[in-house]
Amino acid sequence: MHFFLGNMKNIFTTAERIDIGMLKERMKEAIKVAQHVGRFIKENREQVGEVRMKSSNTDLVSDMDIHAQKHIIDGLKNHFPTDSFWGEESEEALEENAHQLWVIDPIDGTTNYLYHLPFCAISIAYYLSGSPVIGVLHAPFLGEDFYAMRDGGAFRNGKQLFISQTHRLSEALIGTGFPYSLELREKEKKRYNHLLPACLDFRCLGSAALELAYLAAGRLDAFFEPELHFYDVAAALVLVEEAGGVYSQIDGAPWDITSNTLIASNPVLHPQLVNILQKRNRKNEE
Ligand code: 2AM
Ligand code: CA
Repeated sequence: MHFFLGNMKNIFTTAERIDIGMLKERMKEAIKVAQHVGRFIKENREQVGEVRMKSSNTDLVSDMDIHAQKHIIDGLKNHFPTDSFWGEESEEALEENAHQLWVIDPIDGTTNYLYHLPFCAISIAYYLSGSPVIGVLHAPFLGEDFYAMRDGGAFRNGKQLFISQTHRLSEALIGTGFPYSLELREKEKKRYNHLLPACLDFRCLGSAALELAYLAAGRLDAFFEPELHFYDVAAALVLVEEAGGVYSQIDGAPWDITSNTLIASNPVLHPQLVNILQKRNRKNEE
């Protein structure tokens, strides 16, 4: 998998006039195609095909991921032929300066899917001039559709979502995930050591996209992960924002398409999380 990062950072700043009608149309089609492909991957879980390792022997991909991605892209291309498309399993480079770009993670939580655990989701994001403006997640084994459009609110199966109002870290249930890289697991373990005694508890559901959707729905109070990519979370971040949440990289710096760490929560918990997760980097701290 390759993606070209070239000028993507620069085009992230543009907030042009948004045509609500064209966004609504795209969100509707994205929900439709996600449900359609969701039914397919649910009904055909016994025929996942070959399972291969990607970046490491803990990072798995199946023929089903590739098949699902093709279905999603073909389905959307039919309706929006002039838009650009990129998926987690794409071999092509991410199109530089694409103005209207779909970003697809065909199965977020592939390991769960292969282990018959229900926490996985089809994730479809739509970027306008480098900024994610539509997020659609379909969780086929949970019967849940999450969707949001910039300035239009976030929803689950028709019901509006709001982020939790938990303001104390000691009362916060925090979703997280561990790096696939064994070396990085070793390096990052201090972050978990610092945070676990300070919060209510951790939940590690195996799909960053779904955990962020749960955050938007108030089912978790915060989320952080030290190693993930924009395509894992792009769609879900629209949900988080529209539900009243904020997000950044682990060190508090603004998140963008090149980031590979994430903290998300309500605005009161966020600085507390940045502070405690940064302890790992302070001198003389164990
Ligand atoms: P995936 O299922 O598409 O691989 C699990 O920790 C969550 O983080 C999943 O959503 C997983 O997506 C995502 N993730 C992406 N890159 C990762 C990495 N390098 N290490 C661990 N998780 C990663
Ligand atoms: Ca993913």
